[in-house]
Amino acid sequence: MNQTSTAQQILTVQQHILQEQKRFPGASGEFSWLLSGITLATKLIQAKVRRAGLTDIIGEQGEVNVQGEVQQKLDVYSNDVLAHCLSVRESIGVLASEENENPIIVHKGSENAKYAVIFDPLDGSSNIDVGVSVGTTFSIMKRPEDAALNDPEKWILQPGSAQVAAGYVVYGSSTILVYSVGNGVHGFTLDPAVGAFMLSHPNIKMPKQGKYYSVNEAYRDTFPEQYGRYIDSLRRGDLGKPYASRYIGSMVADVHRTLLKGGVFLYPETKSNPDGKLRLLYEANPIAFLVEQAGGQALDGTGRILDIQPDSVHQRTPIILGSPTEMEAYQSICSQQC
Ligand code: P6P
Repeated sequence: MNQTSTAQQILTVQQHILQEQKRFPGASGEFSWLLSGITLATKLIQAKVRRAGLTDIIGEQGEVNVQGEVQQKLDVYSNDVLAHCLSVRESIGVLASEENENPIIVHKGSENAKYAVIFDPLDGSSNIDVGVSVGTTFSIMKRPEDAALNDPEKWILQPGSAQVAAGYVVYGSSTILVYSVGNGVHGFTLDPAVGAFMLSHPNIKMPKQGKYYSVNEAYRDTFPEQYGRYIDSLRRGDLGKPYASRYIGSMVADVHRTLLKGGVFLYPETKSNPDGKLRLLYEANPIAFLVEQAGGQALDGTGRILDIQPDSVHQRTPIILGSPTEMEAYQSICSQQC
């Protein structure tokens, strides 16, 4: 293989971010420095996830988080690592995490602090003890002009369409970082031998149609009616062949498959979660940003996820996201039902 093709082949996420950085006028490397905080933290997290069964890190921390969920030890570790790696980036003024009740102000008063990072440090953590894929999600917002440095909620309570970047890391059979700065979606696989995320999925585009639907059917009887009709139409083969069901119960893993293979993922409102289960700011918004950048759609059942004006940091939302064909079929059913 000649030198040029080898050089073209090997592109790390740092090199890619620097290239993408050029899209941000005046961003003097601070954006790539910010994103390197995320890549460093997720490398440290993946090292623990890979060894969860071997060290005394598995199992419950015992504390209950703001969501009322028993914190797994890896949740706590992941949250601390992300907070540490990001808080030393001068360009970040606010951090908001699924694990913390309130947003954290970092670099009080620094004029350089212009970004807020909102994250779920370890989504799907209840699956850790049984070896199922888990993930980290992140969303990056720019401080609104009228947001005071000491008003962190104003930095983050913006519609998802205001995100300047978003992504996730899925800790599965391999560790894959998927991110977008609004110029397409790109995936990087961690090469554990060198400790670098290498470009493996350039410019991800969702297939126009897939063959899987992904939902927890145990709650089907309490979904709003249009979802039952929609699932029946997929199973019946109204879109061509009858669909198969794939549900891992770890959002990042289910979304990653849907992004690459097409199809539809949905977590509607249910009796026990009347506003939906997934959180808007650090789960629905980042994945909706990626899904739209990859040519798909992400709705809260009737409207675009990215148009929702958030009221609170931990608010939840119903979500249905997928390929053009499946989303068009849903909206057609919904036009008669919703
Ligand atoms: P259920 C994991 O706890 C999570 O927050 C998401 O990762 C996942 O999609 C969802 O909950 C699974 O919820 O009710 O199907 O177990």
